[in-house]
Amino acid sequence: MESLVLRLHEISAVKFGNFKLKSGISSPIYIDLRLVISYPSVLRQISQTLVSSVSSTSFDFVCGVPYTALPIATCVSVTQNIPMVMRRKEIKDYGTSKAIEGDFTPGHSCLIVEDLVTSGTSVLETAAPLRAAGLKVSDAVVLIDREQGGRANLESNGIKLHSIIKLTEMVKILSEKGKLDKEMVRIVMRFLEENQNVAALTTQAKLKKLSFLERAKLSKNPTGKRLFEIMAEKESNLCLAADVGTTAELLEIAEKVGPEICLLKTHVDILPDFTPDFGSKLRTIAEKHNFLIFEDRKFADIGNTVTMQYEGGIFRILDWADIVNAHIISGPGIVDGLKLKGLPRGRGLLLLAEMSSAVDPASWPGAPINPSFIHATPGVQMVTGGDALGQQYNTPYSVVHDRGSDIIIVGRGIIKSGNPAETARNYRLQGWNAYLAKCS
Ligand code: 5BU
Repeated sequence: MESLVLRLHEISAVKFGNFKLKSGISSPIYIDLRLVISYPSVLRQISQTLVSSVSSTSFDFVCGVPYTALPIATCVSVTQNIPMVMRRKEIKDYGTSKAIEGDFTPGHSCLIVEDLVTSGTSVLETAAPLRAAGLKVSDAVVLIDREQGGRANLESNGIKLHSIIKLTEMVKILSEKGKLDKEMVRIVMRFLEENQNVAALTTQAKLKKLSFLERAKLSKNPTGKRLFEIMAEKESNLCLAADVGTTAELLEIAEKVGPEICLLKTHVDILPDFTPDFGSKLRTIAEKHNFLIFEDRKFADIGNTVTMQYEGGIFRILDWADIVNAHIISGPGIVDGLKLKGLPRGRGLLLLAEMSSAVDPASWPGAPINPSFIHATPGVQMVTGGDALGQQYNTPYSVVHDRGSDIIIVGRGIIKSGNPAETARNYRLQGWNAYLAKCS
């Protein structure tokens, strides 16, 4: 370890002085492991050290966090004969549009390789698409731990961090070997102590407090962006689950409740009098009152089948629904299939994390780590409880404020009330106040 630390210092991968970090704060220590690729012996030493720290567990794949850790992961893959997968930072709009490249089978385990962990956010950003693609992620190995909350942050997301060396230990080694004077050691140690956990806290707090308008700016999906803008404009994070008996009733309630909602959710297959002009009639009302349409279709088949179910059949959902949703049980193909048809039309897709009728509170997904993702939650009423068939209800405040959801989806709470427009207004205010409380 000592020899590696000295080599890193020698090649200026660890520098001391006064540096401005990405976060804006000044730091007396700066680490840049990007340049190790120009020193094959250092790269080899790093990959060997990383592997030896996780030798007791076996993994089916390795994946480096882009970009600095990509060559390190490649080195681990080649020397240990472990297949590699790669996460794309930018997803292509053409070709296969995959977030994870490589040949893998869902259900296999994947070790994340990273050069430096501060708050753990970049490891989580790589873990999320790996998990969405069906790979199991339970471990990450990192060369340097800056000890700024990364370990705890990852642990709360089910990832065990194996770090080779802590930054404070590196400073001690360099000081013992006479590479740093006493004053610099004092400054660096004090800086590290004062900044412990700061990064993790600020990242999470910042994400939690971003307004819908700020998130609209971060969103690349046109529907996601539009939805955030509508929410900000109408001061509404309310979605109506319009589960009524006929098309006429649905259009009527959309007209009545339209001013209060950002989103209207349909189950088009429950309408006995559906006609092909349903979509355009609903879209006219949606445009008038400025809300989006979400068909709660819950696709659950292979990619090729869902493309046909989405575009064709009697309902032609792609033509009129801004957003659809899908179960993740069928693996990444379902997202690829829906994206193939939906993305060129700027449509949005929600993935089902769990169902409100089968919720294990301990597994509640919490706020999404990517601020351009939208988290919507059904099973909302003014009072907690349930229905006779297993539905479980939570209040707008607990769903938005306590559990970090963006949108509340309310059905019978509004539809079965004497005055749906007025009740919807109350739900809108409750949902919006909970959002304001969360951001403040
Ligand atoms: P309710 O009347 O507020 O219980 O209606 C809830 C709506 O949300 C209804 O259309 C369900 O099909 C839908 N829903 C749900 O309740 N739970 C879920 O996990 C999902 C959708 Br996904």
